[in-house]
Amino acid sequence: MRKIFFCIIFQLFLCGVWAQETNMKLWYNRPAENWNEALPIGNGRLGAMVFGQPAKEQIQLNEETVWSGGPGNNTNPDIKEVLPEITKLLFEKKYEEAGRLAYDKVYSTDNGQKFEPVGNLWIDFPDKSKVSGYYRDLNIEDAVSSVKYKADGVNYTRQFFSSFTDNVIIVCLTADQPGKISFSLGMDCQMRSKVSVGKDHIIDLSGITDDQDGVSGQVRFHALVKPVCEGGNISVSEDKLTIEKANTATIYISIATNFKNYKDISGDAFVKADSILKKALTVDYKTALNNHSSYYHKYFKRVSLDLGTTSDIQKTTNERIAAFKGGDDPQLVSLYFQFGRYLLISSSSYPGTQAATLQGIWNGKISPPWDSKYTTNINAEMNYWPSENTNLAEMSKPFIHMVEDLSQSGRETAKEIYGARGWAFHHNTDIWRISGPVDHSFSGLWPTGGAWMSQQLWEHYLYSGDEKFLKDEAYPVIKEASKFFVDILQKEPEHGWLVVSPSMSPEHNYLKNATTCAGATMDNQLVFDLLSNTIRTADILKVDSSFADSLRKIKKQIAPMQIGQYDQLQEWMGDFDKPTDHHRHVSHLYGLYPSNQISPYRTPILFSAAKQSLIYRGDASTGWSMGWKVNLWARLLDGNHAYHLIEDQLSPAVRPDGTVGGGTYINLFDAHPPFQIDGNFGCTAGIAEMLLQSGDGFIFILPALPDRWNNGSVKGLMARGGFEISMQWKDGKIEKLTVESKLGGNCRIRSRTPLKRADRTQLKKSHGENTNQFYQVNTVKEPLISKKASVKKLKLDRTYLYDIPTEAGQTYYFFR
Ligand code: FUC
Repeated sequence: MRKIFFCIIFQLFLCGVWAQETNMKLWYNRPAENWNEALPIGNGRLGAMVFGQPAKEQIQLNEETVWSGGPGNNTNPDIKEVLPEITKLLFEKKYEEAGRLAYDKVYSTDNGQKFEPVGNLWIDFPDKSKVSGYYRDLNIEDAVSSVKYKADGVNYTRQFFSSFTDNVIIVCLTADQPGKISFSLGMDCQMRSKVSVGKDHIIDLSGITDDQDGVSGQVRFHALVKPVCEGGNISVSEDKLTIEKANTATIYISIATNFKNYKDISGDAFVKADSILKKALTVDYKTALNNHSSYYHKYFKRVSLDLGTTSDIQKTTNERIAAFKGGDDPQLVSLYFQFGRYLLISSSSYPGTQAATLQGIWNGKISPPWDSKYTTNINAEMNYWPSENTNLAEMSKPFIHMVEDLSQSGRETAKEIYGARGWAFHHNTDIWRISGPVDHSFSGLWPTGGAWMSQQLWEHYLYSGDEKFLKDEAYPVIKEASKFFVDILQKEPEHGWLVVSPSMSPEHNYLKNATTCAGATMDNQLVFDLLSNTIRTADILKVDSSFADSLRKIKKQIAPMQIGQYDQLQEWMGDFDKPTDHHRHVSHLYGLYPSNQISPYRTPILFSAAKQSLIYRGDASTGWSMGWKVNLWARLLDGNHAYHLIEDQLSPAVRPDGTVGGGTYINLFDAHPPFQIDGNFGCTAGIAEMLLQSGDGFIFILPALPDRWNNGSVKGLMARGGFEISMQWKDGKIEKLTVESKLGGNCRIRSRTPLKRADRTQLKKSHGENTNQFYQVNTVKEPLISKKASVKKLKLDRTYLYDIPTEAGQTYYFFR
């Protein structure tokens, strides 16, 4: 008896019941009542939503390659013949006619496949007695979720994690009295599937994914579930396992598919799932848990953020969200920020996993919104905004690999639809890397997706300085993307500018019936960045000098940004913008963020116009649009406005009357609605952007600090040029700044407060506006305009610029 008790105590210890207390917890005193209240765990490949119901636990399972359809592209070559006619109509200003023609002729039969849920694991407990002391949490410091409660005098605990190191999901069930763990295990699935139980007490859910848009489902999957009990009996009844009177039970869930890559599905799902499971079973629970958390700590613990803590931390997470707006709970912002980092590590973990979809790797619906695929006119890119600056560069690799795939699949689209070299890509893709237009022309006829997607590769270089990556991975992709635009850019007749046509400003109409246009501002900005990055890469690598020269000439002819009748940055080539327009997309502000073309110091006229545009657009929005606006207000150096957007984002998605709007579900998932993960990532990036910016040729410390965060500290944010930055501030002023230089080179710092270096050497005050030597900005010309009214109102705070020559691997300390 003593031995058994000891074992239980030991297991409780292993399951982390007495794990160190942390503020990095989402916690609740009731189980999840629906999917948006369940808690996400993930290892980049396997995702699960844990509900925590005492009587019947539901674990909704995802594996990242379980998608409908199969290999193939959606290029419709018939589109080719109509494009010149659409452009001709646009150049003749017959906009609606052009739009109608595009609507009739631009389509694809395959509008993309869907990411599908594997199914559910149900743990059914016979003990339905009344529960007291209920508690559940998600500890994002260790990437573990747990449930605790008392029933019939027994304290029960459950612990869940999706192991980074063993590649399985592990559930551990314990009680503080021996022989109290009894349950049955079963599975269900909404696709063509069957469940069986083998002699070795392994449940095997196997199936094949769905057909969609005429493409038959070809992904075969196996989910294997094996309970390992200490004490008790195990028996099989049809497709279920029953466990009686065990002391503890550890359940291993292994899922795999036949997917090898976007062209190859010749894998053996069972062999893969089985070998992963067998290997995982050789590792004892304590080691598995330790390995998992240690792996995760390597990434998660690189950054810490303290914006202050109030007594609100005592409240449950749902109460905190309800009280946030107008309250005083700065720690909820740090938690939300770190939750974004948790989600990125858990849904896009390097190496070898797929990029995070519209829902990361968490989807419970057989027909999810927008197929839970990749929308690339903002959403997929936004998912990766926090990857570099919050020190998770490795997590951007799955996205980069997706772009590499698209640079291959998109060749056919470039050739067949545009008669062009290079690769073409539009506003959606899926695991099969489709690259043709998707849906109708209203959102699908946008050939600039490749230019935006390529930007991440360049950014990865700016932060890492990795020339091998630049040469072997980035350059082949961006060079071929540039070639596509060299071939398709057209001279518009009014000014002789080079423009993309037909295209659009994503999903937005400039006339009642016209989205299709030529020379949308965002397109001009995207192509400008792409060509600039290609030229700079060719220069750095000392290759293709004549190609780079030809791009220089083309770049000069791209349509410039323009300022319209309302002092706004024009969204289109014509001055169509309306001050009453509150559309969720703010595409023309790409030039302000994530790009660096618009700057208060280099282009104050455009900066003022961008600000005016954002004021007209208003704050009210949902999900990703709010996340984008946090970043934009940060770039506009207005921390209080950015904070206001964070307040909107952290408002309860479910209103008191039960209706759902934008904001945050109680599990901290962003509501578009329904759940869309881009808003989480966008806001996470925005919080970092309020504290540190490096897009303008210098590192701006505390550029947009709101009054609410007057005191605080942050450790481990990354700046372009490979500088790791930590800071402490008091009364809104920097107290201590630490710069760790990974690559060496000049570090140019902009600060609102004068700085002193610890040993007073090598701190050079600079007066020029030149860029730091590693990171140069893409300079654009200010538009020639007569109205400068709004510019006159632009008042910039006094700042101090310093040049610090650094050496790789050295750390530099500064004080107020
Ligand atoms: C874009 C947005 C929608 C939605 C979808 C997934 O098309 O306009 O709001 O977020 O992506």
